[in-house]
Amino acid sequence: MAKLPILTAPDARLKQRAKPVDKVDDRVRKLMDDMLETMYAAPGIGLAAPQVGVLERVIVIDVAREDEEPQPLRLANPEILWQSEELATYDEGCLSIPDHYAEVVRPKQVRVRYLDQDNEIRELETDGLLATCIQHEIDHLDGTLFVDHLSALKRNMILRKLAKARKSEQLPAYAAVS
Ligand code: GNR
Ligand code: NI
Repeated sequence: MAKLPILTAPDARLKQRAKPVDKVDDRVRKLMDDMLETMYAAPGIGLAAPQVGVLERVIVIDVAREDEEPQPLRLANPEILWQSEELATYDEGCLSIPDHYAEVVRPKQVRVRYLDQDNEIRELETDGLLATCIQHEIDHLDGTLFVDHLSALKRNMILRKLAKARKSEQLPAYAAVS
């Protein structure tokens, strides 16, 4: 397994639409495993392939708490088959928008079809944090970030702060004061 570098906004690759995989073969399985290692190390509860610069429709998720057994999920070509009318609000974060959080409203429950790590078609109906996380990750496959669900005012505030934080990280410590 290998830990991969995570891209952060405003990287153009985070705005692209990712391509479906033909099948889940050894190459895609290795990508899934490398993504899980990267996600656990971050740490995060989900990761989409475009966040590591791979424009393919592959996501990994584990929403188990630290005191629970790990529950890694590997999904290729995930599609939302159904979403509830009822909505839920979560305070979301994103490894590609480090240190910023905002409340995002999404359907509370979803039914998803995907290919698992053995290239088998599977369906999953879920709610709560897992439903939110799956939607957040599928958004990444379509070039959408959680800030795209916010008002332009809130979105630009976060993106400007991110650019500013990045800029000050690039300066030598003595220059970051003023
Ligand atoms: O680690 C993550 N936490 C999180 C919290 C609330 C809603 C979504 C997420 S996903 C995020 C990891 C990430 O950026 N995945 O793309
Ligand atoms: Ni994210």
